[in-house]
Amino acid sequence: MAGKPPQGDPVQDAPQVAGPKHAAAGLPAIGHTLRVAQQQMGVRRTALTLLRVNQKDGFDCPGCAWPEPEHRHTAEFCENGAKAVAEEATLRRVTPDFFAAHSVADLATRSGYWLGQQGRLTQPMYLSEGADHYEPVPWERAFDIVAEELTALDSPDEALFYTSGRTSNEAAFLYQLFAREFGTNNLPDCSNMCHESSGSALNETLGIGKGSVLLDDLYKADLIIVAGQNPGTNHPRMLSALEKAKANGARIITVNPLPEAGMERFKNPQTPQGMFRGAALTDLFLQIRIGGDQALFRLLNKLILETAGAVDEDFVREHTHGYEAFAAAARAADWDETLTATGLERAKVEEALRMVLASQRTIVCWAMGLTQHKHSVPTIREVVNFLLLRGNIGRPGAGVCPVRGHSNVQGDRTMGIFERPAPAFLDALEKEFGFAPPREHGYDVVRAIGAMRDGKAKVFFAMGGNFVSASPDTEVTEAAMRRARLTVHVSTKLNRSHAVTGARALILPTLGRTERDLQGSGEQFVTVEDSMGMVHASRGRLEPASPHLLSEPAIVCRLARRVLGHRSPTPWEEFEKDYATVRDRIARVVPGFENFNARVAEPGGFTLPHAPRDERRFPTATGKANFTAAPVEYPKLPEGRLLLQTLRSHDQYNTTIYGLDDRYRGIKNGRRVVLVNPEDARELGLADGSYTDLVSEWKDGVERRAPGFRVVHYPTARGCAAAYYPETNVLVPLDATADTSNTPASKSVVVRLEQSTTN
Ligand SMILES: Nc1nc2c(c(=O)[nH]1)N[C@H]1C(S)=C(S)[C@@H](COP(=O)(O)OP(=O)(O)OC[C@H]3O[C@@H](n4cnc5c(=O)[nH]c(N)nc54)[C@H](O)[C@@H]3O)O[C@H]1N2
Ligand SMILES: Nc1nc2c(c(=O)[nH]1)N[C@H]1C(S)=C(S)[C@@H](COP(=O)(O)OP(=O)(O)OC[C@H]3O[C@@H](n4cnc5c(=O)[nH]c(N)nc54)[C@H](O)[C@@H]3O)O[C@H]1N2
Ligand SMILES: [Mo]
Repeated sequence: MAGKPPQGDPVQDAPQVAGPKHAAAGLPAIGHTLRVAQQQMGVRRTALTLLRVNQKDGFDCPGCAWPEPEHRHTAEFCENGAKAVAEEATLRRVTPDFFAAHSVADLATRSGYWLGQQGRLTQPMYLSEGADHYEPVPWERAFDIVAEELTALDSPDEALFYTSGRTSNEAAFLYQLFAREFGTNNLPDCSNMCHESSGSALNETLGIGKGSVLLDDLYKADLIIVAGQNPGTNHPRMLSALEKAKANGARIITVNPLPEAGMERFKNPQTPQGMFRGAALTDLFLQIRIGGDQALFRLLNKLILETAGAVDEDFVREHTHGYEAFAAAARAADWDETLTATGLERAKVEEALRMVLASQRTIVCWAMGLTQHKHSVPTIREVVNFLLLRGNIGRPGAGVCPVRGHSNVQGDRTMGIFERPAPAFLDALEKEFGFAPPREHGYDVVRAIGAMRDGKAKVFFAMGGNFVSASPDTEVTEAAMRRARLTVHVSTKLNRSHAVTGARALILPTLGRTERDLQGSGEQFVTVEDSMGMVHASRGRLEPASPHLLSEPAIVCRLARRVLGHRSPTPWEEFEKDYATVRDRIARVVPGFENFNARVAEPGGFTLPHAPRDERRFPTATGKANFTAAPVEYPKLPEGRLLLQTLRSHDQYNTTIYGLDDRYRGIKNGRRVVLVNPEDARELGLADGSYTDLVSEWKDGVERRAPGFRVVHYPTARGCAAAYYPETNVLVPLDATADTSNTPASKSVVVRLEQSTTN
């Protein structure tokens, strides 16, 4: 199956391959950081801006949701945080002239990388029905257009209000309030595609859909299992925490189909010794097959049950429910089946067991490698079973640690961005604001796409994000978006969702985290919640990218006034003028935020309560922590097929592409690559450097094709392949989702590799 590189964008289609690295960060990372930052921001702005990241009087890094340590370095950011900042604080600008020069059809042919590189959006832009180009539009007219389309709907449920995870607590709270006063719970968010499986599993078993550990717990743990996560790229500051945990005596097990450089060795750029030699992080690497994690944890649970004295019987008796049914299921686990499902050698599992039994304080960390499979919810429940068995919930140094993605995705959910809100939350809203919120559940991301496709939803409004590129089944999603009457994006940067529009479309440019937010009552700050439930303030200092930008809270308040008019008893004007008045309301609606303004004024903010962590209290249906006993599942591959995971390179933030290299995996100057185990490649006749199409096979009989990928022989687990998102989203069928959470199964796509059709 040899072939030539496909025709097309010459920059993107010329990958060079040098093989994986075995250490992350160190000096090269600093060099990259400064180079990227200075290209976008210049030297002076780079220095001023990067020193403000994650400082107590600065802004929250718009990168990941990893928490800030108590003792901060002057430079409390990482290479990829700096890229996220540079991308936002860039001096490049997209002006009305740019839109005059590029039609929407032209923009739709451009790569996401090219679109992002054009710079910051500067003015509200409107695409009228039948027009080829966006044109500048005054803010008031833009709100009129949204109001026209919203009021023309037959039902409020024909509108969709999407949220990406960078939105502040204040903006998120106002946004959900507006959607619910308008009359719908259609609040799909990026979490539906991300940690929804974690939320589903944890809510049911522990009574709260969030992690149960703080940074200090990581430092106290004696065993940390990192499963399905690539922190070297996606949560680089987590490596410092793991390094510190190791220095305190912790051991680390890494569970991943790929050997990821960051988990092998970390060269801490903040310490002189770390810079050059670095610390080995992983003690035991379990190179698991994609989707084998539930089987692995089930077998470990069986082995724990069979070891005298290994179960924490007091904890199980006092705090849990469902033990008998779970234990019966776990005892039935089968070695042979587990070794097939996981692709692991018996000796490795036995070594893991020894480490587990030697541990008094175990933490399991995970991210998308566990959440984006059909059986993700039972997989994460099995992780909970594993921790419950030895009493590893609600004591120092132990617990669940789902590592969240977007910097405020957890906070947005806390603020009520959820299509299935808890009745208690709606009751509190009703009491505080004096209106009757809708009670029926709304659409999540996948159902929202279906609703647009079927003509049941007609207005799509996005608070951030890049819905078209982030969602599964790109062709279906794009066709669905094109059926909408109106698509609206509140955005900082240009992306593909601006080029795939409804009959009418609006781009509403907004302030980023790094920028000063001046309102009627003076300079404002906003708040965010990190992955560990810590809430703190974020203050931008830079001059806004353009004088025409409005903040996200201001956009919501003005839109609400325009759409709801006198119908709304809510003081939207006051909220826009002074965000402290929004926080006063949050304090009365959302548990844990009592006295919000005073507490967030403390340097470093405050920690939200977490009943299982703080008092071993489990607010579940049974009032106990629930063991569960789902049947073990794992993907079964037809002959000659591979299981494809769609993941992130080192040079991207979700659909924002910073550059074309994936340094730690040794790939340069190209993104259309597919990583295949050399033995599988040999069996399939796929030479390294040859070009192939990825064809996904799904029960609907539709063949989804992503053409022209360079084959890279790479040490991934047998039967598995990996390629970057979002280029491969076209392969993920809309209805290939996780049971219960409905999260797209973007980490387990059955594909066949076929001779390239593009050359
Ligand atoms: N720089 C940067 N930072 C980011 C992001 C970014 O794009 N760029 N995105 C942010 C967001 S929104 C999120 S959600 C997080 C994502 O953070 P991650 O979840 O780390 O991101 P992915 O690249 O999707 O990596 C998934 C990892 O899981 C492994 N994996 C895949 N399938 C399996 C499996 O079946 N079992 C196991 N055990 N492992 C598996 C993959 O090999 C890979 O190492 O990062 C956040 N931070
Ligand atoms: N195949 C596949 N698909 C996936 C995933 C995967 O692993 N594989 N991962 C999924 C995951 S975990 C997630 S979280 C989603 C991400 O889905 P999204 O959150 O929708 O996507 P992003 O790429 O993060 O959004 C980038 C855009 O956000 C806008 N933006 C940036 N900062 C701001 C801001 O401060 N305010 C506003 N209003 N806009 C801003 C910019 O215009 C930028 O173009 O993708 C999901 N899709
Ligand atoms: Mo995410």
